[in-house]
Amino acid sequence: MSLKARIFSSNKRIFDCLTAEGDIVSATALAMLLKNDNSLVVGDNVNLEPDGESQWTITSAEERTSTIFRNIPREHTKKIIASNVDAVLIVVSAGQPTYKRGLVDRYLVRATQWGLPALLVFNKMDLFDGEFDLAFEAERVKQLGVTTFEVCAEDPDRKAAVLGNGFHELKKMLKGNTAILLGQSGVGKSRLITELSGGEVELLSGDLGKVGKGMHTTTWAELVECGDFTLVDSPGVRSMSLSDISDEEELLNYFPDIADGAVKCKFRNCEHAENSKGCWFQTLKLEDHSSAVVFSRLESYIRIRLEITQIPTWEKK
Ligand SMILES: Nc1nc2c(ncn2[C@@H]2O[C@H](COP(=O)(O)OP(=O)(O)O)[C@@H](O)[C@H]2O)c(=O)[nH]1
Ligand SMILES: [Mg+2]
Ligand SMILES: [Zn+2]
Repeated sequence: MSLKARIFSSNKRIFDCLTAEGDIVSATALAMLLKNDNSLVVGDNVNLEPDGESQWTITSAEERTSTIFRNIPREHTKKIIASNVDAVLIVVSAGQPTYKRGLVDRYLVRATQWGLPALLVFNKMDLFDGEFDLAFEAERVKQLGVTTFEVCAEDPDRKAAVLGNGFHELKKMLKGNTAILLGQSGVGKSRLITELSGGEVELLSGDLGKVGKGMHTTTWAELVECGDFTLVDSPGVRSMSLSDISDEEELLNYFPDIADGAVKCKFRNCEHAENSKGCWFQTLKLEDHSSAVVFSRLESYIRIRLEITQIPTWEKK
């Protein structure tokens, strides 16, 4: 009798799988499924066959709907670390660590590269002191189809006064999906996962301090079952380096809004910079609300472009 299951964690070629019936099964895999550049990863839907008494072997994997990679700048490679993810959940903090717009735009690049829609969660709203314009920060990503949420992981019932969407709306949106969390350390991802799972999964939160034996720490990607949705936590994908992007043309694919403006610019090879005379972007009036959105995105685009064009071609793969 064969079983259908999904890999939720892996360690040294042992794969922990969740069967369609909700059972947890540990399995090894056929060698042909463990090729270096295309091995099994968490999120894969697999077929298991019994092997002896209580042993299971993964004999095949279903085609993936999406793949999540991590960039390894030092090795000039990308490595697939998870699959069959439906959305990217970007988590930022409205308290400490301070909100960084540029980081959100980098994560949005990743979501676009992975071909996934993104959600943006402003956590720690209980600590928000008006340091940035929440409505504007939400608006600048909404034009890209990103839904925004205003939550406090420590108080799920807290009202979403500005954005309307709070913790419960987030839960509803995640229903039936697998989402990968992105966000810098300390923004409350672990706390949020615990809360979203209804307290079923206790992840090691920053303030718990010491890492005890058998305690949960995230070093690899793994799936966290939260009832009617699944979350992926992986520190590996949070690197800010976008050194895998080969050139300006490729980068424009990940900034569709800037690409729209760039085609309106009549100059070839225009840098669309502040000192680019006659550039279409420079004809925008800063005081217009929509122009402010474009400028803030252009700023991120130019910064990333500078970074990737400074890397010698021979260093790229
Ligand atoms: N005040 C406040 N603190 C929070 C909130 N969410 C998380 N924290 C705290 O922020 C710290 C970092 O949280 P953690 O979940 O470990 O962040 P991670 O590094 O992103 O996983 C911990 O001390 C949490 O208790 C929140 O909404 N409000
Ligand atoms: Mg954490
Ligand atoms: Zn221009």
